[in-house]
Amino acid sequence: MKVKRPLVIVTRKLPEPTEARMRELFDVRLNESDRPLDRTTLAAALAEADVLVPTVTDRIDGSLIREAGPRLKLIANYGNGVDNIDVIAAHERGIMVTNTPGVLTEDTADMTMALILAVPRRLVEGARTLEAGEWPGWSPTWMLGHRLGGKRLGIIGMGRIGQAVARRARAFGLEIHYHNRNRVAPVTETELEATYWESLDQMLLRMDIISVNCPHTPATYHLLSARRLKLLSPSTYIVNTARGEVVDETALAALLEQGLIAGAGLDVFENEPAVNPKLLSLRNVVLLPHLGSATIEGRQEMGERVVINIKVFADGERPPNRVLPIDI
Ligand code: 8YV
Repeated sequence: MKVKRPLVIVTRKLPEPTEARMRELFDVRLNESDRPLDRTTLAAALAEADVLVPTVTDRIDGSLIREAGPRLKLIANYGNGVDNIDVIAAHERGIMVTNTPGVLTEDTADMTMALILAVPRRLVEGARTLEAGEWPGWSPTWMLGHRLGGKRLGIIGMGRIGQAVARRARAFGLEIHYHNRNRVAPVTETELEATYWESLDQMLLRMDIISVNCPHTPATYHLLSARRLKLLSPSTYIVNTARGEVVDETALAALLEQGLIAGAGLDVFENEPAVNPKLLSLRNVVLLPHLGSATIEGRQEMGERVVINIKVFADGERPPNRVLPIDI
């Protein structure tokens, strides 16, 4: 179905080049204030628009989708993860969903590697001590962390981002292990010298560092449950740049506090922007405010993806980044 100049409603402020291009191509309603839309305003947008451009901060659930207006034909998510959207309900209503894969892979993998370095090497703890004027001076035994080289990294989710993390981690001398829904191609395993673990439990029992890189879906909600987190050895570190919901945050905070997990580097949380208060009080954690894809380049490329998806849709063709219920 061709739509000459679709009414596109964008829920948050996007990078300037994206907004400029949208103004050229579409009848666009932008959010200059960048204040997240409340549910009523979101419902009004869904009732009116041809295309909605939400972000991770908008919960587009089944009841909102079922109330959507007859014109709504595309939800073009500004982001890779689509756990903020009920994709099945959208498809039932004949509404297409697209996302922005690929363009944030390397940035997210960089941030994952930064946390893999920061936690065992006590980067933030050291910087805080210095800033607080509490540095007692160099000592052979003070503020010691752990070496990365030779340690076992267990990657949960060996998609694009997981593989990009593996490539970086190998350069730091880490041994690559992974658990994934499906085993990756032999050529990829060989390139990454990666060991596949069909059993997540078995992998958890043996790793020095765990990196969460899988999407949040009904199947991965609390994949790292209290029971599974207890399988980790007290010397294991855990890093999550995927989605907070994959890890039971309450259980993680308790185990970190009890010294049953060595430390954690978290860029994502179960109830963003809220963070479990216990985590905030711990010394052995590095907490970041969901910065995985936060580069100027990445955010502009995400915008370009969104524009392409909408333009192709408006031209009556199939947008390149369609998300299907079977992907969930
Ligand atoms: C995005 C992300 O910035 O793309 C994702 O899945 O987690 C983020 O890095 C966010 O989703 C924007 O909507």
